[in-house]
Amino acid sequence: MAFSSEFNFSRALITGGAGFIGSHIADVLVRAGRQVRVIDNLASGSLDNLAHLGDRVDFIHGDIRDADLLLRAARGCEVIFHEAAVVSVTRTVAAPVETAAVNDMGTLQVLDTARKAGVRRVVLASSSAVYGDDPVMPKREEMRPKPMSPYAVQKLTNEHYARLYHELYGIETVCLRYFNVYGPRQDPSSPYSGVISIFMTRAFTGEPPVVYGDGEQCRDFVFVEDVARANLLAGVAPDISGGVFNVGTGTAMTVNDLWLSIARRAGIDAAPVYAPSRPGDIRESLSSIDRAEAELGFRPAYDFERGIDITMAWYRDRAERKST
Ligand code: UD2
Repeated sequence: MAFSSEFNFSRALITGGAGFIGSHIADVLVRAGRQVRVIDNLASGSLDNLAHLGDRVDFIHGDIRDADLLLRAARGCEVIFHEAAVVSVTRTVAAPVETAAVNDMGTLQVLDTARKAGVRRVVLASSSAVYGDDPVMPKREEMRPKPMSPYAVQKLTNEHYARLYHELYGIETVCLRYFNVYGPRQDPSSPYSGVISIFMTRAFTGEPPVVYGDGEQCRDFVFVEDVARANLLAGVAPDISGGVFNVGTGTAMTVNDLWLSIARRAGIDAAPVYAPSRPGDIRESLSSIDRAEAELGFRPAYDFERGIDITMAWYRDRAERKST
């Protein structure tokens, strides 16, 4: 189904909008003059992430599986940005059924609510995890997915439901496969938090970081504000319904180089401690963003240096606030 190139929206709902990525989407939408509503159960998100937006965000405390609440939240919105999920791969391995209740049934609830509330478009957060450990680089959307964790299966299932909701019910759905997202507000507190958030915290406490494996594995690190902007583009781009897009930078860096770069900026000289590779750790991850560029007009605005400087300033501030 094609839709007009004039498509735009004035009010959006962000599920998981108090989380790391969702709150940056809220920032970008508010800056772009859109009305923003957020639904979040605060299981991993925090109101601190939205505090600076004050009453420019209409916040609803609740779970996406609460059908009545979600329907009320979605009414009057033209687009839903669906970020609410259990985002830890490890947790999905430990609790596949419990996490599927959120990541699969929760997403189905969001799509079905969109149908009932007359929401025009749903932009869903998917993941590079769907590619698994296929050594072919860069990852292109047409490659055969090879999910290797319940998390990856859940995200791939989301993509299938999204396509079906487009085909069966005419809802405009768009899935964004995020690569390794980093930036301010990423919570470093679990061992499975993003490596950049952990390394930043180590840099300010002076503790050496742990590098799993030889550190020569590489990742495509994408700055969270670029991810948020990709969402806005996916919210308005014409003729992309039912589509799947990588959101990365098209460049990759090793974990060793990442630590060197962070340590140099922090002015410390701490060698990492090496530990055995994590089970299931993939060697390389690199996106092709050709499709996102061609169809969404997406190009990352932040190169690694600029993104890491902004992120570092945020963690430095956080470390100083903690120590006073
Ligand atoms: C990312 C996503 C995950 C999933 C997966 C798909 C994040 C936070 N996680 O997992 O949700 O989509 O990609 O493949 O974006 N490392 C260290 N020391 C540390 C922490 C990590 O050496 O203290 C290494 C880790 O072993 C890995 C790399 O750094 O090789 C990146 O780790 P990560 O946990 O940030 O992200 P990843 O790629 O495992």
